Amino acid sequence: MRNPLLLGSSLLLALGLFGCGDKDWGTDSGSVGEDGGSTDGGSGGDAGGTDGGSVDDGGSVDDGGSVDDGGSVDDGGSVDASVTGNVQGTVTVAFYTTDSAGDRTTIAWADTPWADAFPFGAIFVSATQGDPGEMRYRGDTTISSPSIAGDPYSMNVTLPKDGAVHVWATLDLQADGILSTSEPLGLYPAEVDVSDGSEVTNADITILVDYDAFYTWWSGGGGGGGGGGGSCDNPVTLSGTSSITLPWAGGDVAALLYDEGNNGPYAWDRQTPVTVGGGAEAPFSIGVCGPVGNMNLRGAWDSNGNGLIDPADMWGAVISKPDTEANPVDIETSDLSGLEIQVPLGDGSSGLNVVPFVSFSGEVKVTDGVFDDLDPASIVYVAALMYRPDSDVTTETLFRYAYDSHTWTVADFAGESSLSFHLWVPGNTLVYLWAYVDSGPTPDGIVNQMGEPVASVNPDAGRVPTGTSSTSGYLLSLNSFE
Ligand SMILES: [Ca+2]
Ligand SMILES: [Ca+2]
Ligand SMILES: [Ca+2]
Repeated sequence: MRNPLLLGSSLLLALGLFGCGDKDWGTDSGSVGEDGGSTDGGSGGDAGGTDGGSVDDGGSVDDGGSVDDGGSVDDGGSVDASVTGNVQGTVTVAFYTTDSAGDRTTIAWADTPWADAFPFGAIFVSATQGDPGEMRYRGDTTISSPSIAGDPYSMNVTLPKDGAVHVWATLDLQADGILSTSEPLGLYPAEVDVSDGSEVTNADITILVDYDAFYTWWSGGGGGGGGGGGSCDNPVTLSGTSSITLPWAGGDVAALLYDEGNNGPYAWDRQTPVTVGGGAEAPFSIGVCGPVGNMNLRGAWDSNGNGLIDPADMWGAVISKPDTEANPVDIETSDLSGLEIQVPLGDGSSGLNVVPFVSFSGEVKVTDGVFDDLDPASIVYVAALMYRPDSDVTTETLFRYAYDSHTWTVADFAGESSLSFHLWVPGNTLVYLWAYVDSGPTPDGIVNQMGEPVASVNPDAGRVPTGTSSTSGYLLSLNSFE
């Protein structure tokens, strides 16, 4: 929002699907609640369809606070017993670029056009329990104006009972106030134990951004998929009313269009609602290029009040009648009007297709030997790296460029022939999985030196796509004794 070149954006996601027209397929960046003239009028007349108690049946929403209760939405005393701890750390955003061999390399902020000003939007930090697809948001905080140098965060995490959470952060890349499922994210690799009054510090997170893709978007004026000025043969408008069925005390409501896998949004309209009855409502109007077939029309209310539409907010969907979801919506060549979105719906969770993390597990071995064959006092490392390692590297750099790592000293590996590891890495990205030995008798803090054993998980630079589910069985066999 600070960079005027980012204004007028739509989504990278819109490429191809709705790549038409020059107006607001999606909304303007930074247009929190304004969005031109698409919203006025018509909101009053629809009231009859939405009030009258049918939307206010409470029970479907307030299911014991298991939903997203880390936010500011006051679901009262419905959590009978809970524990709250605090997690702190620093979130840093870094660029990478891709070399001709398809490998990631670093690129310094100083070597980019944004050496003096952070070009992205806010950073959303969250703590979740459960696997992707069933995640519960247990705490969140937002860094509204991040800096190039990195920013501290402090987040309260509330759980029904003592437990462990994953802590991760998502960057609003185009500063449009909407966290899409394709937004870059970073992960603190360890699970964080939370008990009442517990404090964890140094839960540091790095978010990697694809420099080339961002530069292309930025240098094109930030127009995204809608900026090409191409024509749209079949413009279709989806319009109607979004109703918040809980007491509203602030926070925009957005109507958003996702694919049937809940990836997106591809287009949206975000408005500040007005109080109606016991809740609030706002009209919406979303333009797309038809026909696109079945899509999911969702609603979200910025219930945690951080200015972002994020997965920890209250979510809903288009309905056919109160409490009955009407997705998917078949979008062909005709406008669809009179649509009703109810927020929250069901348990109010986002259900978005976000896979923030997966695990890699496997073993480190010594080729044709055992760990006692290493030089005395050697140290063994395994690391899931953000970049392809290059020649020798200090262990300090190794840790800085690792999503996750594990270290074994002789006390850990004496008498062993195999060391098992379990590393947390972001989903849907690439990592470089390597093992190293810093050879004794006096390890010098540098690995991959001449004669030091190394191993990678495959011959292709150790590069592994992380995908959308945890994988196991990786074998790293340490080679090259001299
Ligand atoms: Ca965004
Ligand atoms: Ca929010
Ligand atoms: Ca060494």
